[in-house]
This record gives sequence, structure tokens and C-alpha cells, in this order.
Amino acid sequence: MLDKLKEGLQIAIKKIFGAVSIDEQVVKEFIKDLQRALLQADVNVKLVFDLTSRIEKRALHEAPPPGLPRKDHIVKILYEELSNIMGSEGKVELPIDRLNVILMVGIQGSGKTSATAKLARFMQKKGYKVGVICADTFRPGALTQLKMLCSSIGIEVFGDESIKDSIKLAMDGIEYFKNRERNLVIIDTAGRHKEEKGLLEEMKAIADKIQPTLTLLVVDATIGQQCYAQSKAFHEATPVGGIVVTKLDGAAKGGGALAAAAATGAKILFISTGERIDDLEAFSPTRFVGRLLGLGDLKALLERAKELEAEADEEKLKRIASGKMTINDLYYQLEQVKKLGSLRKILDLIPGFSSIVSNKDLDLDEIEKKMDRWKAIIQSMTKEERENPEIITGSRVRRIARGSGTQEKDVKELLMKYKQTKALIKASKGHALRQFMKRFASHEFRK
Ligand SMILES: Nc1nc2c(ncn2[C@@H]2O[C@H](COP(=O)(O)OP(=O)(O)OP(=O)(O)O)[C@@H](O)[C@H]2O)c(=O)[nH]1
Ligand SMILES: [Mg+2]
Repeated sequence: MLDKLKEGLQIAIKKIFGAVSIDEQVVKEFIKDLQRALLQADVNVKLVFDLTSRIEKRALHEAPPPGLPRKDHIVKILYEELSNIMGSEGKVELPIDRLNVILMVGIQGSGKTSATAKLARFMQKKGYKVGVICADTFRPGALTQLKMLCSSIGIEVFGDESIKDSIKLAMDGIEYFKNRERNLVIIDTAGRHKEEKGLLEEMKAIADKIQPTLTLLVVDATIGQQCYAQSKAFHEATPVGGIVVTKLDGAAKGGGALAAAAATGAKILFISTGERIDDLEAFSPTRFVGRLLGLGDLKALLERAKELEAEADEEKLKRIASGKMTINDLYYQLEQVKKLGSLRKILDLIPGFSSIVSNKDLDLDEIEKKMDRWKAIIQSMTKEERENPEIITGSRVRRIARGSGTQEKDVKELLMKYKQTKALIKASKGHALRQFMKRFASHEFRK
């Protein structure tokens, strides 16, 4: 599956690992290799350039945690950014103590009927009691096709070729299975063409009437980045709970199809990778990208990176607590707080905090804006200035303010705060800060 893309990405990675040292030249070449591989897989041009410019920036400017080779760090960046464009992790969790209804929709020939049978199989293996409904009144032989596929897995299909009303078929089918102790029914519908407004409306009418637990949109990977327009049209007609991307086996444009589907904001929940009934798998962006990049080595690399990052955090904390805080450390702190989410959310989590400080005393939006300004200011400092802020006077203050699009008084304020914080931490021997950071860093605050 996606062999071409896999090959292209792995060539790029091999070059990074083969380089004597990582310099701008090597990174630029790596970026070119990535672009070539992604464009060949029909990933949208803008998406490719946005993605690779992010990777380039991070590869050139982001320092790896101490101990992690630069090469490994770049592969890790590639892994993170690629996973990101494949969307976020999704899961199908349906309660077993009631009747769940999954509605399959998609244009003609996208693979709905096959996906219906495959999904029935997938959920059957998970222990669900599944029934399948044929609500396709359009395609000749639709019921026979579905029955044939499902008979091999012992799943009953409800259908009636004399009924020409798909909504009635769906309703009758649900009623039928309700009386037969099923907890999941999957409804196969007729192919719809995205340009035909009437058909999108019909789908909406079915969805409105039967109120499915989940609507799954089936898209064909061989159309590549066109998946975007198609998924978007459907998603706008009726909220799509998830996407099934089919025919990924041998689809040269599969990478583009996945990225495009994810770009609509609907989650990709399943991928279909062949014509056999068992060729359906739950989709996980991180696992998928891991496989693309060759998971074996990657897993070890990611674990090592995580350990080193944790170590580095601990080291930084020690240094800050001992009063040897640099501007770099301050920047790191700002980043950490940002990573945790919005300040308002974090402060809400601190027991008793809201009763001590009312929201009007504390303009959190203003503080967040200030934090962003501070980050910009620090980014405009030279390495020397960050390590040795005492040298920042007169003309340097002016230069930094200009470079960061802030005012001189903002730069001065930052320097003042830095001095105060440093003195405060030194005075308390770092005790207060350590407690505070430990609590912030612990997982209970992360979500
Ligand atoms: N190679 C491959 N073929 C697939 C896959 N999924 C579906 N197909 C094939 O694609 C063709 C169309 O699949 P169907 O499931 O009938 O598509 P449909 O969306 O139900 O089509 P209509 O009901 O006419 O709208 C069939 O020949 C399937 O065997 C897949 O993942 N891989
Ligand atoms: Mg069909």
C-alpha cells in the first residue's frame, strides 16, 4: 500500500542518515525530496508547501533535546508533521446495550457496498451483533450483491426489491432488526453523484429521518486530492461522523486522498486496502505514518526522544531552581505554558483559584497576548543576548523592539520581569517554582 510514497519518504530519510553532518544544504535537499514524494502521491500543492516549510523551519531552528542526534530529531519532526496532516485520532465506540445505526453514504462506485460488508465483519469480530440493510433502490442487483458479500460471514441482510422508497426501506429494516436482538445495523445506500444536488438532498432526508448514530462517508482513494471537494460537499450537506477511504491498495494517489479527506475536518475512521472481506482497518494517523516511515526503527527513536526530553526538562528545572535562569529558560517556560492550552483553562483547573482571583482582576486574554509578545521579543534576540541579557541596552533594545514588532517599553518590561523572577526564585531557593512546575507538568493538567 502506498509503496511509491513510502519509497520516496524512505529515500529522503536515508539521505539524512547518510549525511556526514546536518547543515542547511542537507536540510534543503531533504525538503526537496519530501516535496517530490508528496506531490507524486497527489498531495495538494499548498498543503505540501505549508507542511515542508514547517518541517524546514523546525529542522533548522529547533534544538534537539541534549543527547538526541540531530538526524533523529529531524525524522521525529517529519513523523509529527506528517501525522498531523493525516488528521486526528478517531475511534468508533458504540454502546452495546442499544441499537446503533451506521449510515453509509458516498458517490457511485466509491465502495459503499463493499465497505458495508467489511465493516459488518470488522464489528462482528469486535463482538457486535450486526444486521445489514440494503436501502439502495437505484442500482440493479444491489441487494443480491450485498447478500452475497454478507453470506460468507453469516450476517443477515434486510432488503425488499419491491419497495422503491429508500427511507421506508431503512425504517423497515431498523424495525426488523430491533426485534432480533441486534445492537448494530449498517445501512448501505445508493450511489450519489456529488454534483447532483437532488441526491445530496435525498441523503440528508434519510439522515434526518433515521437519525443515525454515525454517518460514514465512503471515498475512493484513486481520485487523490479530489477527495477534498467531495468530502466537503457531503460534510456540508449532513455532518459526516467519519470517513472511510477505500481502494488504498495500489492507489498511487492514496497519500493525497488521505491528506485531502483529513483537511475537511472530518476524521478518517477506516481505510480499505483490498477486495477481501477482511481488508478493512481502523485508521490511526500516527500508526499509519509510522508504517510509512518504517516503524521498526522509528518506535525506538521516538521513545529515546521522549526520555531525553523528560531528562532535559528536569535539567532545566534544576538550573532554573538554582537561580541560574537564562532568557532561553524563560522562553522555554512560556512555551511550556502555551503547550498546556489556554491560560484560562489551566487556571480553572487549580482548586480554589477562581475564588481568589476573579476574572475581572485578571485579564487573561491580555496576559496571553503579552506572552506572545514576549516570545516574539526573545526570538529577536541574538544567542549572546539571551545568555547574557545584561548587555541589552540602548540601541539593542531598539533593534529588538523593531525586529519583534513591539515597542521599546515592552522589551524593557520583559527584561525587568526576567530580573525579578530570577531574584525571586533565587530567594526561595527554587522551592516554590519546583512545586508549581511539577504540578503543571503532571498529566492531570494536560487535558
Ligand atoms: N482493490 C480494491 N477494490 C475495491 C475496494 N473497495 C471496493 N472495491 C471495488 O470497487 C468496486 C465498487 O465497489 P462497490 O462497493 O460496489 O461500490 P458502491 O459505492 O457500492 O457502488 P454503487 O452502489 O454503484 O454506488 C467493486 O468492484 C469493488 O470490488 C478496495 O479497497 N480495494
Ligand atoms: Mg453499492
